[in-house]
Amino acid sequence: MTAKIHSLGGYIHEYQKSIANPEAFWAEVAEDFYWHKRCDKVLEWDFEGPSIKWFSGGKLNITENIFERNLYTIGNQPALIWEPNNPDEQSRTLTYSELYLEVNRFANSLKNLGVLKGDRVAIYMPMIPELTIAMLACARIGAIHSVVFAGFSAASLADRIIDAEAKIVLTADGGFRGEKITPLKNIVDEALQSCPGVETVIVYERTKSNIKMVEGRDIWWHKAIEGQSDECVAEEMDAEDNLFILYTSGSTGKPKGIVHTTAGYMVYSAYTFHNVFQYNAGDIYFCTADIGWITGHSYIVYGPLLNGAQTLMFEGIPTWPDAGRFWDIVDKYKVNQFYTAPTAIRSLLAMGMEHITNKDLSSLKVLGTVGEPINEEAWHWYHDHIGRNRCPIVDTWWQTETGGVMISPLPGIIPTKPSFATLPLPGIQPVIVNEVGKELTGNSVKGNLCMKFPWPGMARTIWGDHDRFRQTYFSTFRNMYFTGDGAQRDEDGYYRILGRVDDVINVSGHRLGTAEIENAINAHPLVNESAVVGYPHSIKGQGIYAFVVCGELSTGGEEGIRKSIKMAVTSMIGPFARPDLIQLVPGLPKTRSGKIMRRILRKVAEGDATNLGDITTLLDEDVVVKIIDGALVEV
Ligand code: 6R9
Repeated sequence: MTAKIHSLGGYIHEYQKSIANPEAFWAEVAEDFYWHKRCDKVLEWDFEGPSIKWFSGGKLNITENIFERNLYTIGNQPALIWEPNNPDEQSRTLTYSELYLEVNRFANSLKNLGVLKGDRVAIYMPMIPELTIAMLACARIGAIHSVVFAGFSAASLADRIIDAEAKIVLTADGGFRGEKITPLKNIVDEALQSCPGVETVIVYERTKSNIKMVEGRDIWWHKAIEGQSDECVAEEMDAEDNLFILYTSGSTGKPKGIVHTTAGYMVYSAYTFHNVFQYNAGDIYFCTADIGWITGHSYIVYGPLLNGAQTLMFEGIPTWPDAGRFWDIVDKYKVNQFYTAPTAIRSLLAMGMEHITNKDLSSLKVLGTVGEPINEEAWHWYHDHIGRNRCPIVDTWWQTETGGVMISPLPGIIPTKPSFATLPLPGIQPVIVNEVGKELTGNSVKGNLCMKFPWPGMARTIWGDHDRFRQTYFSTFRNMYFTGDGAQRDEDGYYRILGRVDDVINVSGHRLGTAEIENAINAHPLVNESAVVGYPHSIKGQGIYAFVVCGELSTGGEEGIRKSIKMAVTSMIGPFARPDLIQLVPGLPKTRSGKIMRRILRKVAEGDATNLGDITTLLDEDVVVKIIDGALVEV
C-alpha cells in the first residue's frame, strides 16, 4: 500500500519534501508498486509543448498492481461490493480473487474478438460490476477504455465513438435507475447508424428488455465469455502508454477526449485515495459517483482497488425507493468512508429528517464531497446530521484533467473550514495569478487558479488534438497549467474554489460547456441563435438559462417552442443538459464586433440587472432593455 500521512506534522514534512525534490518524492511513492522494469527517469516536462512524462522507461501493468501484487494477502477479501437499484434484489460481492478471474476471462473474450493493445473500446454501461470488469479487462490487454456516461444521448455517444475511432462497444440491454429503465442497447443502435467503424457490440443482459441483436455485429456478454480461460497474461505496458480516454466539456462545442496514461495515473490515484480517505484495511468505502465520470474512474475503480480496499458500487439513485436510500446503504454495509456531490446533499437536505433519524450511521468516519463548491448550509447539514459532528469532511477539489484530488483536507489531520478545499496535497503546487498571469504571492489573494509544476496524475493530451490541449491549458498563462477555475487563498493560506471563470457551467456536479448546449439549441429549425449562461440554483448549484432568438413561432406558441427546445437538447446531449429557463428574446446583446456580451446575460440570469457594468461597447442598448423586461425567475 502507498505511504500514508498520519499527522499535521507528517503532512507538512511530506509536503516540503515533495516541493524540495519532487522526483525523489514520487520515486519513493512509486516504489510500492510492482514494475516489470523500474523507470529510467522519474520526470521530464515542458509546459510549452507541452510534453509531460512520468516514470519514463518503466514497464508495468496496472491490473497486476491491483491483483497479482495483492492476491496472496487479500485474495479472499471483498474487492467490489455491489448494491442493486432495487433493494429487494440480491446484492453481489466479488473478492479480489473472483474479480481477478472475471477480469481475465473477459480480457480473453476481448482478445478473441480481435481487440489489440492500443485499440479503443467504448463502454456505455449501467453501474453494474461488469462495467468495472470491462474497464480492467481493457487495461489487462492494453486496450484504451473510453467510458461514456450512460445518461448521454445517442448523438453524444456517436460523437465520442467517432472521435476515439472505437471499433467495439460494450453495453447492456438496459439500465435500472429508480423506477425507470434506460434503453441502452436501443441508444447504441441509434448511435451506430452514424458509426460505420464499429464492428462489434457486446451486450450484457441486465433488464431483460426486448432488444434487437444485429447479426454478425452484436454478441451477448455471456456468449462472449463462454469457454474463455480465466488466465490472461497481463500486457506489458510502457509507463506512458495510454490507459484511458474520458470525454469532458470545455468552452468550445466539441467535447475533449482527456487522455490519461498508465504509471502516473496509477501512482497518483492510489496515493491520493489512501491519504484523502485515510483508508484502513477492512474499511468499507462508498463513493456515490457514476463511473461514467472521472470520480468513478479514480475513486470507485482504480484508487480503491490499487489499495486493496473494499469499494461499494451502487446502481441506483439517491431518492428511490425513498430519499433514505444512501443512508440505508451506509447502515446495511456499515460504510466507513462516504463520498458524494454537494448537489446530492442539497437535494436530500430538502427532503427532511425523517429519512435519517432512524438509520445507524455510526460506522461513518470520513465524509467527502466533490464536483462543485459546497455552500455552508449544505456543509453544516452534512457535518451535523450525517456525520453527527464526529466525521471530518474532505471537500476535494480536482478535475477530469488532474486525474486525482489536488486540494483537500486530510481528514482528522488538516483542520477544516466550511466551503474551503483547504490545502494542496503533497506534490501539488497551486498558484493564483491575475489577468495578465502575474503570480499573486502571500495570503488573502483572489484570481485564476493554476499549477506551476506537473504531478503524476495529470492528463497528457487531448485525444487526436494535442494543439487544443496546449491552447486550452497551457497558453493562457505562460509555463502554467490553467485550471479554468477562480480561487481565493485566505488569510490562513487555505484555498476556496470560487467556480469556473470560463464558459463552463456546473449543473448538479455535471460539467457542461455553454457552447455545447447552444449548438444543440441552434440545431432547432426555428432558432436563429442563442446564448446559454449559468445562474445560482438552490439544489443543482447552477441552473441553465437560455436566451433564444427565434425567427418565427410555430403553432404551439412560446410554450410549444420551449418544450421542443428542451427535447432537442435532451436528444442531442442528454436530459441533464436541459435548460431550466428559456427566455425568448428579440436579439442578443452584442459588441460592435459581434461578440455576445455574456457578462450582461449572466447578470440578468442572476436577477441582478441593476448593475450591468460598462455597456459602452454595446451595439444596441434597446435589446438589453427588452431582455431585462422579460427576464424569468424560477418558480
Ligand atoms: C472531479 C470533477 C471539474 C470542475 C472543476 C471545478 C469543479 C470540482 C470541486 C469543484 C469546488 C470542489 N469542482 N470539485 N469546485 N469545490 N471541491 O468534478 O471533475 O467533472 O472534470 O469537473 O468541477 O469547477 O474545474 P470534472
